[in-house]
Amino acid sequence: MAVTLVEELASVVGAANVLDDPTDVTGHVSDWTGRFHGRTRAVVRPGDTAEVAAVLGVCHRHTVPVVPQGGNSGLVAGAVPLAGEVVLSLRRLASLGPVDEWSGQVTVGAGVTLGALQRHVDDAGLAFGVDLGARDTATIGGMVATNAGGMHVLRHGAMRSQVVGIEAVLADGRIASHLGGLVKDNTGYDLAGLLCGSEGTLAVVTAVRLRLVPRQQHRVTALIGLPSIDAAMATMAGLRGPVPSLEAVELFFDEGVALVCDHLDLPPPFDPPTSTYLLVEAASHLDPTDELGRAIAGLVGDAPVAVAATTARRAALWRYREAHTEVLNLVGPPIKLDVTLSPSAMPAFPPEVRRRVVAVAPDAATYLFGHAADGNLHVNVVGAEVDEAPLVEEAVLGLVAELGGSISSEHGIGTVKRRFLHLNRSPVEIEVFRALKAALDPTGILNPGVLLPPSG
Ligand code: 2HG
Ligand code: ZN
Repeated sequence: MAVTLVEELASVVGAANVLDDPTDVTGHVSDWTGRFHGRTRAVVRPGDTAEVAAVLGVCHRHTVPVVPQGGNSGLVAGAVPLAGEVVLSLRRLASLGPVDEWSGQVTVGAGVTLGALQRHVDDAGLAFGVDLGARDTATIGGMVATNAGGMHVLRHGAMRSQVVGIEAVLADGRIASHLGGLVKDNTGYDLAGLLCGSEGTLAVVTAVRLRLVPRQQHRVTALIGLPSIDAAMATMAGLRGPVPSLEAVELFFDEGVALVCDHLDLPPPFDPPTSTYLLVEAASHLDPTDELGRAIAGLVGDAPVAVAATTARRAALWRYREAHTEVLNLVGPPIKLDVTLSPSAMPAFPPEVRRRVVAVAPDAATYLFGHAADGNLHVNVVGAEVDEAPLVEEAVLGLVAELGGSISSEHGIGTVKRRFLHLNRSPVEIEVFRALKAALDPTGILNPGVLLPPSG
């Protein structure tokens, strides 16, 4: 009797680690927002790199498409099996290597959550340079695959800047490993850099060597109420030089704050409310409160400011910003478009994007928030009809391209934005992308619906 694919996969990872019952795969076939729903023949959960290699060997032999998946917290449908692909869940690759205090590095498995990594390195007096709201769900492998950013990019860079070594399995099951972590290592192509942001289309990341940063003893957070986005961007720019300990500058607006306060039953941060908010954080081995306070006072005059230095009070200020995503999902699911603009293009963007969204989706509301220092705005559109979604995407991303911005700042291209890649990438660049894909994944089994535009 012929062996089925599920049986063959079970012979590699054990029957308990191949899920094919519809109730067992639910959490793996839809995205976090609930906007994208797929289906799968099986979710396979290898326990180590050798098993990942064997699973891919099987899928390659049978030309079975595979969607690699970490915490499934992505926002561009890059890890959802929309066309019935096998889901390769990396969550069991959760090993945390010892922290190497001499190099300030650690090697971890792709399935480790950001939160687990943060707790692990904290015990050794170090920290990880990337932080984001989905820390207890997002996995390091997924964050590498999407080159995730978060709120500390202005100080430490995005994921690509943290990765000093990588281990990955190629589409045919061969393992490419370079985990030595040598800081100076000019021995050819930067495969780790290439795989950061490749969204599971070139190889499956199984482990990474990460650089760590000093854990700062003192941390202070301030929420500033401002009259306009121009004032917010000027304040951001004014803080960068005089406050070298600056770690985050987050931007959001009154309508988002009102929604958060409404749903979470929080008091408004200021009375009367302001139109624009900047949440800034500084962290240093010396208490940065005075340095930050002086710089803010010199820039914003008598604008309302709330300062917090204790963990609880800082968390209360962060809640106004971090809760945007969960609260918008209660109203949504939103159309999520994560974009970058040059700082000078930021002030013109909010009124124009609202105008263009309403022109194609009259009942929709547009919420904006993001990371001011990176020019990174999260455009969330709620209330659009299903058939208006493609028009909203075209309107928003078209405007971003007109303004010289990027259609993906930190979430990736996924399936949502692949038809827009040409807005940022020339035909020659896309040819190079296709050549890389063909070289590393000749049968096209790795995340086939993601990143590259549909050909033809
Ligand atoms: C954030 O900065 C995340 O909070 C999520 O990147 C953004 O929900 C979003 O659109
Ligand atoms: Zn973000």
